[in-house]
Amino acid sequence: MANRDQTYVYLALGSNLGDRRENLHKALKELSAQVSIKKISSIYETPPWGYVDQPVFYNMVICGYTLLNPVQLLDFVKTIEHEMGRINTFRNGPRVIDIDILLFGEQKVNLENLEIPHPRMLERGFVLQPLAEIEPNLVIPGTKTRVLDFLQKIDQTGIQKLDSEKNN
Ligand code: PH2
Ligand code: MG
Ligand code: MG
Repeated sequence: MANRDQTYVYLALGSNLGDRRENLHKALKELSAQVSIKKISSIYETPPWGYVDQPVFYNMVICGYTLLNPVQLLDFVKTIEHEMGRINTFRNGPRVIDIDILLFGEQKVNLENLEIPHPRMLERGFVLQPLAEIEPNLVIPGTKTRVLDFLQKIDQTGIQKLDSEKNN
């Protein structure tokens, strides 16, 4: 049970450069310094969304508790991305690691560089499928709709849950 200073957060992770599985595992390890991770989805292989001419992604979602506030959490995940060698190329372009804040408790955040709930999460199969695996009945803050119901409304073509034993 979280104490009252902790907030549950949902984070989406993605990688489509280098050893994608290894990158996701490394990011989880780094995240655990500030996020007490409670739930981890499977890894999903997902077709690139937005800019299609790039390698397929590996995506996953986690839930955990943190003492950080949303801006501190954003700084923290950006530092991990940077330290893992992420280079900012172009919007929706390839990346070694991407860590996005989906939800921060029930809070709404509307800053220039940080919007929570993540503004595009409800349109994206590569977010909703892993999120539905760990939290199908979660009602998205600001809506009256469950994750599973959002998932059923969108295109999930090409998204494949990977066997956790496999090494690619
Ligand atoms: N991230 C993007 C753009 N497109 N496509 C997939 N399949 N997975 C991602 O994580 C992803 C994407 C921007 O962050
Ligand atoms: Mg992203
Ligand atoms: Mg991002």
